[in-house]
Amino acid sequence: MADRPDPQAQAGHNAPGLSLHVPEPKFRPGDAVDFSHVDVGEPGKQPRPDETCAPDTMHDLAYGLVRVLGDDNRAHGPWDPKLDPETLRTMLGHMAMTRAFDERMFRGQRQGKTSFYMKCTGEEATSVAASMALASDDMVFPSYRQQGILIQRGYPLIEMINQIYSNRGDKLKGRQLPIMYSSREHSFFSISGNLATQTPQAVGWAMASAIKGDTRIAATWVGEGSTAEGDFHSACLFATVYNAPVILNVINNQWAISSFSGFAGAERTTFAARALGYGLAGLRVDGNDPLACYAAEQWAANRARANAGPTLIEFFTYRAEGHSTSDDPSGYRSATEREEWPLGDPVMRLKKHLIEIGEWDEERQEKMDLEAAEHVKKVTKEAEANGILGHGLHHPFRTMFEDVFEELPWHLKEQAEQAIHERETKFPGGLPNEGKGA
Ligand SMILES: Cc1ncc(C[n+]2csc(CCOP(=O)(O)OP(=O)(O)O)c2C)c(N)n1
Ligand SMILES: [Mg+2]
Repeated sequence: MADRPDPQAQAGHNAPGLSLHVPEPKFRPGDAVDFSHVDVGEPGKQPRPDETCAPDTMHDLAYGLVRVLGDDNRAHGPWDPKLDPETLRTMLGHMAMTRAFDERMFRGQRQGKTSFYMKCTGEEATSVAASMALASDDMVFPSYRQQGILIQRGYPLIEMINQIYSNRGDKLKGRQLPIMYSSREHSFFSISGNLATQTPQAVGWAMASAIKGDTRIAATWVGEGSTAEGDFHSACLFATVYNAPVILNVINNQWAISSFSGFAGAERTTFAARALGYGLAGLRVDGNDPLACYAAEQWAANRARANAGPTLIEFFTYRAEGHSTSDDPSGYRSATEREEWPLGDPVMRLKKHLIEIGEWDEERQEKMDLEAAEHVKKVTKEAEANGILGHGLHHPFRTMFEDVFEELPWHLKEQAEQAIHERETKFPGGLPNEGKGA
């Protein structure tokens, strides 16, 4: 074999050493925040292609930002969904209710009534407005931060609170972590704590709907951090291969607990641009603009219903509060990020828009907020009668072994007997109220 020059030897010892890039967020606690590097574009400037367009024509929409509401609080451009004022007020009402609900439940956790809660503050438009653009029987596969969908679909608040309290009224019998709801009647798939599993499930459901010749489509919501999971990429591939009638909503709130979006690839490209490589339609949208959120979801739903293909939508937003009640963001990010965030607050933006077009005023807003808070308070009291954490009004202990197998296998029978025996030994006579569950 002929001798070939050895590139390593040629490079010699003077070659620069390689270095590994480890992403680092721009601002840490105490840092002054400057978001001038974030290009948010101009509202109304983005073209709105036909819903049946080819994905490879969507480059600019995957890298830009679809926006409708301007700083003048008016709607601009071809993405304006032109909703009537009554619909806009309904949208505002659902967002206000979601916020009031979050406030109360967060406080409930601090008062020891539940072990856990997660707010969606600042992200309400990405669930409420998007959900309004779907049919009520389209199947949704959300993550844990889309309580706005249930509120928009009219799921009774008391059911949500019973679940959060894991009390005797909890339809899920205390078997799910608080906030991991499920409602077949509301076409709301059970929330899973295992990140991103809902994405291939949504695609599979959409494929089945297409196989059956049904008319319902599927939509899933996944955090930007969770798109780092392999499941998300399998979902994208299956969606495009089978032209599944599905919408993949990526909620880019820029944080995954204490990890910033750079660890999911945000330093290199946009999340919407992932669509292009798969041959999916890709849209990048101002997630704090309720009109843009509605319009984008409606576009993707029309596309799916026309058998024109799946869409990946990135909603660019900001997680305004902690990840959950177990988190303290002051330990890892600058406290002023929230106020400096250039896309504002979705509830305020819709409120100001309605006022600007002469369809709303501060008095009505105050009344709406007050009524939402009062309603949540009243329903919370009703739910508390079914029990709160530690008060014993939960489903009977033995039921944790039921409903999974038609015939309980021998080893679980043994475990159940042992667990019940240990509990009776530890708490002779049971806990107060024990066994009074449904
Ligand atoms: C497979 C898996 N890995 C890790 C976790 C722990 N975990 C729960 S939430 C979360 C952050 C997710 O962030 P993101 O997807 O951006 O959603 P966000 O919380 O911002 O809505 C992590 C790492 C988990 N539940 N499942
Ligand atoms: Mg996130």
